[in-house]
Amino acid sequence: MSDDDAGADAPPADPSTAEPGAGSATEPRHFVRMFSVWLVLSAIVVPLYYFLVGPHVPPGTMSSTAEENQFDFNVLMVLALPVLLAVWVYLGYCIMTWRAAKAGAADPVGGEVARNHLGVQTGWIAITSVIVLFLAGFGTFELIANNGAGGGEGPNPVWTPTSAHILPIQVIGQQWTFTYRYPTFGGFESSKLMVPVDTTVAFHVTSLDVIHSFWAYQLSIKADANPQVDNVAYTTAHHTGSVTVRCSELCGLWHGAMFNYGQVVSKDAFESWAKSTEAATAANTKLLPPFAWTYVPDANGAGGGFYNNDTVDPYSPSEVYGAKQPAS
Ligand SMILES: [Cu+2]
Repeated sequence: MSDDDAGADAPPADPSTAEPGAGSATEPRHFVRMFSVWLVLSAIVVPLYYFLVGPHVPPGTMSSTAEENQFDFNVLMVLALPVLLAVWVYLGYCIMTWRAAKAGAADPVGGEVARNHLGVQTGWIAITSVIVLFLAGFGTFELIANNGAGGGEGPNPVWTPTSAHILPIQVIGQQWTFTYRYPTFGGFESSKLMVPVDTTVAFHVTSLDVIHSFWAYQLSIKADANPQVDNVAYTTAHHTGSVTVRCSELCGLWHGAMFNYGQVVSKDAFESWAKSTEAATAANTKLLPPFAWTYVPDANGAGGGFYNNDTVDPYSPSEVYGAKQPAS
């Protein structure tokens, strides 16, 4: 669009009423002014954001998926900030230049003129289309290139890591906790998530009861935990530290209390933890249902892993749904 036609005070139709209060010769180049302010502000704000705020944007950089997600969020913000600034600059300029209270100012002109402005219309459609289509392509690329970007890919992942060594960790959601089984260490089960650093991990997420969602915040993993489904998500932790796991699917009365903690540790520390826990829990592991990608709980717990608390005999024949519970 030309420099002086973006201001709302250049109606094309009737010259006698077109520019009340000001001749076109004295009218400042509104578009150039707004554009300049916007350009300078964007040139300052966008780099400030990217370099000062960007590295602190959640979910941080503990894992490959966290790093990638943080980068994606920052790309979104870098594209969104200039749009936000354009709206603010335009609003601010309008208020300062065309507000009715301003003495001697031209009467506000808009409506028809602004609505029919070809440059504004095509510019708006073109710019927003380019941004949205670019983000659709970018988002798709990021999903494919990053093996699902930390999201669950279902039981048959299409985008798999190329790593030769992938550690499987099974995540079992149940009202109202998560437990973890390590199939390559005898299938023992732990209430704590332990993850070795610099190792590609395949989380196999499932549920024993209702729908849950496994959200390991610092690892930037979020995968639905559905009964009878083995939902696979990948990541590689790059730093050691603690991980908070929360359920992010409303799953009943104590959903809000359904969280626990994990740890990313060195490979050696993980190896020794896994082996010692496997040995220490061997007697318990025998009582668990054999390792499987999904489980079908039954009333007695025998067929598939209904994890009773200490007061109930998990193999009590009287513990069936609707039957009298054993006296404690
Ligand atoms: Cu839940």
